[in-house]
Amino acid sequence: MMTDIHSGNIPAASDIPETSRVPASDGAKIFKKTRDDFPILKRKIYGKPLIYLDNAATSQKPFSVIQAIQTYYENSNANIHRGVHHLAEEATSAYEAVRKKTAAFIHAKDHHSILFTRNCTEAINLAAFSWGRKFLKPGDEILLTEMEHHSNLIPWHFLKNEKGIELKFIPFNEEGILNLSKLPELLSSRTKLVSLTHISNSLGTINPIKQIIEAAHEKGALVLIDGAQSVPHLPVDVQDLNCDFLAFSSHKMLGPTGVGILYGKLELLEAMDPFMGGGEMIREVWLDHSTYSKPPWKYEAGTPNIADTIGFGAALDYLNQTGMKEIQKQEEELTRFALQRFSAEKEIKVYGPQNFKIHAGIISFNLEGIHPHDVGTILDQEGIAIRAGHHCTQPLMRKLGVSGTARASFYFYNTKEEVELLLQSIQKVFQIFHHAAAR
Ligand code: C6P
Repeated sequence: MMTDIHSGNIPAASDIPETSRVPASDGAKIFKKTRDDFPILKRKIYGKPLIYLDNAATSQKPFSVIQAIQTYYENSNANIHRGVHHLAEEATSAYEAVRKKTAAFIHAKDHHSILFTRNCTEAINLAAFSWGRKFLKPGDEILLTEMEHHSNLIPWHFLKNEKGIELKFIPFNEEGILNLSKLPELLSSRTKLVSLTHISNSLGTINPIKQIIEAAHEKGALVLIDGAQSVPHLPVDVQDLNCDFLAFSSHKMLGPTGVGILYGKLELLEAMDPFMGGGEMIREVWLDHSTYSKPPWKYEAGTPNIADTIGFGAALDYLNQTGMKEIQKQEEELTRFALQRFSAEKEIKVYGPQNFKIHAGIISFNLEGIHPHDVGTILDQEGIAIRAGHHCTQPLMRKLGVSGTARASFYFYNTKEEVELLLQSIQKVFQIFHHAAAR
């Protein structure tokens, strides 16, 4: 049975002696410059410096992104693709420049392959709706994994109900690693699409997607990669991977909320039907029928999120200047350190692979007998932001046999000192609960 903080008799965090704060090391100094770029990292929460470890939910934003949005509204605000006036042209070229920047960021051959949506969820729904509704027939199969986020499950549930397709799942083992020995029996000529996450948001597992893409293509199936947790953290090259679709979100990679990206191979985007109808996506319209524009505009009905897309462009600039390889290296080192430190604590159960080479900067854990929400609440009192719950992966949690986990997720601006402080504060959680149990 887990103890619930809301059931009473539990001392406040202030009743427990203060843990000493760890002095900043050289590593932290090197990253001070980076941290200075993020105004929110200077905040105090309950009088303590914010330690933001909820980057898998959304990342923080540098000045340059915040400024790009403000500058756009102050100088260039206009609707795009329709006006003939100066501002409309300026806004259109700024918006379309981000499409080119996005294509370059993921090494897409053609910027017409980049569709802007509201978020990663909408990007996956777009692929399911526009490709799946047109091309799937009863009896066709889609192969997913047991570790998918709800965003990469529910759109396929819709198609299962509507089109009579079947869903199959690659299982994962006790370490949270996909069991690829099952692939030969799961993949067949009936498999039309394999849709899977590159990095699990609940386990941190980095999946061997290149190998899976090759196996799927051998059977004639397409592959959609959910890159929500990978594109922000490591270099992704769609041509090298040869994936057919890639979905991700701006807000997890320094950009604003309200912008998602679907990359698709151009021949697929040309063959698929539109997702939504309305202004901007048409060629000609009569009262009773219409013809459509070319991709990407065919998929971008109505006025898009212009300002935030331009903000996303500034985020891409920031990531390019920092270097995705550098970001990957920094996070790998932080994860190696965190996994080592966490595994030394016997009362902490850490989920996901032990090997930091296949474990991204997402540490999902439970403290024996303590509800993850209580862990999150007490850490919050220490100024530490983590996420607690099922992380939109209920089937995965069911398989782990838990209702949820506590989850600390890193970005390149996090430091080893912050990981140490997290561990010290976890000790405080134990003290609070052991104190309560003893009373
Ligand atoms: N995961 C998390 O805290 P949106 O919300 O559309 O930007 O991203 C959806 C999504 C899709 N796939 C994966 C693997 C994800 O992790 C997410 C978002 C957040 O883990 C919010 S639930």
